[in-house]
Amino acid sequence: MFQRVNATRWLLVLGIIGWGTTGSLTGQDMPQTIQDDDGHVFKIDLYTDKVPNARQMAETESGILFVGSRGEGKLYAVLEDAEDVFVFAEKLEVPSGLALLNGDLYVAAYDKILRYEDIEETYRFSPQPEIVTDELPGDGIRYHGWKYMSVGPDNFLYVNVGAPCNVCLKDDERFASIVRIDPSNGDMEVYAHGVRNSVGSSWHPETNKMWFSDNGRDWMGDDIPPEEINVVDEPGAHYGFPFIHGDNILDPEYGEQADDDVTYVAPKLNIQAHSAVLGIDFYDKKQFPASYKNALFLAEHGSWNRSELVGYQVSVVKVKDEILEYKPFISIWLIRDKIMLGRPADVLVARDGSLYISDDHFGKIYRVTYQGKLEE
Ligand SMILES: [Ca+2]
Repeated sequence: MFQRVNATRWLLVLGIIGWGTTGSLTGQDMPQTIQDDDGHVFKIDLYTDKVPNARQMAETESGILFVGSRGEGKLYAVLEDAEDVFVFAEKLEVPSGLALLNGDLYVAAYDKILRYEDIEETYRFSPQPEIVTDELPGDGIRYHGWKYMSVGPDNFLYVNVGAPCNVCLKDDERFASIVRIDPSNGDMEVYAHGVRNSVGSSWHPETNKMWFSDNGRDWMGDDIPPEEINVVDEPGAHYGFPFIHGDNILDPEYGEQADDDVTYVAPKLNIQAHSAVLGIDFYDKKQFPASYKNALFLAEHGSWNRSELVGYQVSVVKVKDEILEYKPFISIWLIRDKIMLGRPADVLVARDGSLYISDDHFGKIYRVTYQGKLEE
C-alpha cells in the first residue's frame, strides 16, 4: 500500500532545495523527515497553520478534524486535506477538550460540558450547543481550568478537573481528579483521585484500560518531581497528589498528611520533570510499522519552570519484552536547547493511520506519514 522510497536520496533533495518555499514558511514548516532506530522513515508535513491556539483534536469518519483551543476561546473544523478551516464557535471559556460520540461533538469548556448535535451537519450554520452540565467545579482558569476529554469503552466522557493551584488540597473531591460523566444527563463521579492535572488520556486498544498523563508540581527544582504516565486498574483509586509525587517523593508541605491506610498508585512511567506531557494517543492503526502497534504517542508541550528547556517534542512509549520503552519520536521544535519553534499540545492517530500533532503556540497542525524503510 505504501510505496517504498529511496529515502537517502530523497532526504538529500529535501535538504538542499527545501519544499514549497514561500516567504512565510519557516524551516519547521517544510516537509521534514525523521528516521527511527530501525531505519523507518517518517515525513512531517504542515497540515494547516490556520488554527490559532490549537489544542485537542477529534476526527470524524469523513475526515473532518474538530479542534479546540484554550485562551483563544474558539472551536475549529478543519476540512479534509485542510482545504478550509471553519471557526464555528467563539467566545467560549477555554474550550480545549473535545470528543466525538455518536455523531455529536462534546466540548469541555472550563465548568461546562457542551454538546453540538450532529456536528458534521451543523458546523457551517452557527450551531448552538446544549449544556450537558455546568456543574464542574471551577476556581478560576489561571490554574488548570482547561480540560481534556476522552470517551471510554462504556461511552461515558472522561474529563480532568485540575488542581486549582500549584499544590493544594481542596474540600471538593473532584478537584485534582479525572471524572466520569454520563453524556445523557451530566451525572458525574470521580474516576481517579489525586491527579494534579491530566490533559491527556487514551484507552489501551487491547486491555481497554485508561492511560493518562499527569503534570508534576512546580518549584521543586529542575528534575523533580517527574511527569507521570498512569494506568487505571481500579476505578476510584488515588494517584498521590498532593501528598506523594512520582513513585515516592513526599511533598514538602502535604507529604505528612498522606494516609497510611491508602494505597497511592505509582506511575506506570516517569518522564523528565517539566517536559509537560499533554495529549496522548495509542497507535491502533496499520500505516506505521508493526513495532508501533499499540505504542503510545505523547505530546510534550515543553517546560517553562526550568533553567534549561526540555520537552517540545513528540515521544513514543512502546512495550518491549514487557518493559515500557520511552523514546523521543519527533524533536524538531527546539533548536540548540534554546530556540523554540513549536509546542505540541495533542497527538491524534488518524483513521488512515497517520499522526496529527497540534501546536497551540503557533496555531498549527502537523501530519506525520510513514514513508518506508531505509535500504541498508
Ligand atoms: Ca501521581
